[in-house]
Amino acid sequence: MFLIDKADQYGNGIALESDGGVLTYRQLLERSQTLASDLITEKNDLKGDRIVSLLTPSFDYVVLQWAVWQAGGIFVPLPHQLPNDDLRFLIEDIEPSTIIVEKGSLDTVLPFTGRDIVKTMDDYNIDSVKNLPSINNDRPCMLLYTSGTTGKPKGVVISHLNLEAQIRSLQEAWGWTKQDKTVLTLPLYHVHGIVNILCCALASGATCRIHSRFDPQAVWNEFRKGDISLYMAVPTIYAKLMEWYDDVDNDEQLKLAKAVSNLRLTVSGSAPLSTSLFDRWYEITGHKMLERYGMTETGMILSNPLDGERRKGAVGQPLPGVSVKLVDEQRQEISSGVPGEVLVNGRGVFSEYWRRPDETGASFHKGWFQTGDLSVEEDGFYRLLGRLNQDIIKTGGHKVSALEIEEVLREHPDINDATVVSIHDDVWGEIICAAVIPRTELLSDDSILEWCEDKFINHKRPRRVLIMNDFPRNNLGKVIKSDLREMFERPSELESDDNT
Ligand code: MCA
Ligand code: AMP
Repeated sequence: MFLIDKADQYGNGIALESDGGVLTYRQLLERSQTLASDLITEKNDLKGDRIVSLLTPSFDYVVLQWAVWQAGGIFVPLPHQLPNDDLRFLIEDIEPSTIIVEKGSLDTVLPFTGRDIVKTMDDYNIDSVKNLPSINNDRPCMLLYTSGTTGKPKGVVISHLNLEAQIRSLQEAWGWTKQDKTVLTLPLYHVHGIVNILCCALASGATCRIHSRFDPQAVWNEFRKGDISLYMAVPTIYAKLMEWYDDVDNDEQLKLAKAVSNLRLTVSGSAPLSTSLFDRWYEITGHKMLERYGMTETGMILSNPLDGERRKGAVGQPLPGVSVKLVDEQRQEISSGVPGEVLVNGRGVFSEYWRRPDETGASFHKGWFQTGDLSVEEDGFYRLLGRLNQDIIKTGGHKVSALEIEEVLREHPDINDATVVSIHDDVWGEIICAAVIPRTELLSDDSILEWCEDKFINHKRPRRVLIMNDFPRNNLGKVIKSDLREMFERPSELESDDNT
């Protein structure tokens, strides 16, 4: 196993840091090996059993991840604050053998599963290491859930080989070394936080400082300490960092700007980086943000270069080990300057959606994964133009399915029908908006928004609601989402339409 073998070489180097202390590579290995021994108990190998983690980013999270891998299991990280219905759906889909929760959170999962499979890290206490199984590279190591075009999320199966290829590609492209130190402020249930930040740091002998959640002031404080060399985040986070910066006095601004200018690299991805954010970051820090593009199913695909021109509004060139082509609707490769769908091939690309052979089959064309993203290549630089499917929303860097939100809204006893669209927002990228047809005149925007608080995880929650007699429709009765989007974009129209 690539990461674990590498860690052996880094011995007393510091792997992880947090406010609670440090963990060396040796300690990380020892702790994860003893936990792996406990996880396999009387078996010799977990043989692909799914171990769900509901842990927040922490040393325990990483120890568990490495333990599951060494025990031959599949690590399934989920957000710890999932609403009940989402958690129930996922647990049924995953069929885990064990679910690890934070101390004090046992009650969150118990309604959906047997007590015997829910554990906290304190339940493990073996202090000797057994013989751990030898794991073939083509075995799955992770299941990451991503919103699909058809509604419910689906699990992306990532093998050890995929993970290794994704890490090696980024190590080479972005020049990771053991002198690097990064600060992780993203959740650890997405590729961005797990692979690009945590795994790349640990595969390189670098140090990853872990924050359990993003807090702009805490990030600026890290930059001020002067030992962070690279930082990666989604555009929303950079927008929030700059909002914080704008609110402090001139003296403080000078210090913050100087602190960031000492970093060797700042990277943005997971959602489009607007040219205004790119310019403002450059103005403040002197850094041309390196923008890159990727997907849960593929890892990183395209990236602006570490050395050489970083083009504003573009996502650069194919990363090492990744092949990219743009195709038209007939799946014919197209030439430079013509927009087409991005297709990807390479050792980092996943092989299947968990227990969804039809969706897996439909997502590949002759071995190439079809991303659903549109792009154009202009003198060697790829620029993204949007998505083929308008029902996929990216908000705060999270991918969300409009159809999934619509289905939940239709469960509201006073809602007859619901349609979900998104509108542009400078901070969140896109904001989720819901139009609903009520069953009763008593239904109000506020009551819907309040109902949504329990039904959706924060990033899936509609932020604007419009109550309507009917949606704009074409001759066939199909909802015209672009018209609805315009209504949300123009609040004055929104008020005049809110007439039920
Ligand atoms: C939260 N709020 C929102 C949203 N989320 N408002 C509008 N739209 C949203 N999406 C509101 C909350 O209700 C709250 O409002 C206030 O904002 C702060 O909420 P909080 O949860 O505290 O926000 P946060 O902690 O600041 O979170 C923002 C965040 C987070 C840090 C940007 O969303 C995040 O970590 N995003 C990154 C996701 C990620 O890792 N994506 C990578 C996917 P009030 O104050 O009124 O209560 S992997 C991927 O895409 C591929 C592989 C790739 O290319 O990387
Ligand atoms: P996810 O399924 O959460 O992995 O999200 C992957 C999607 O995020 C891609 O298909 C793109 O639509 C989007 N994405 C990732 N990086 C970028 C970027 N730099 N610019 C625009 N969109 C991006």
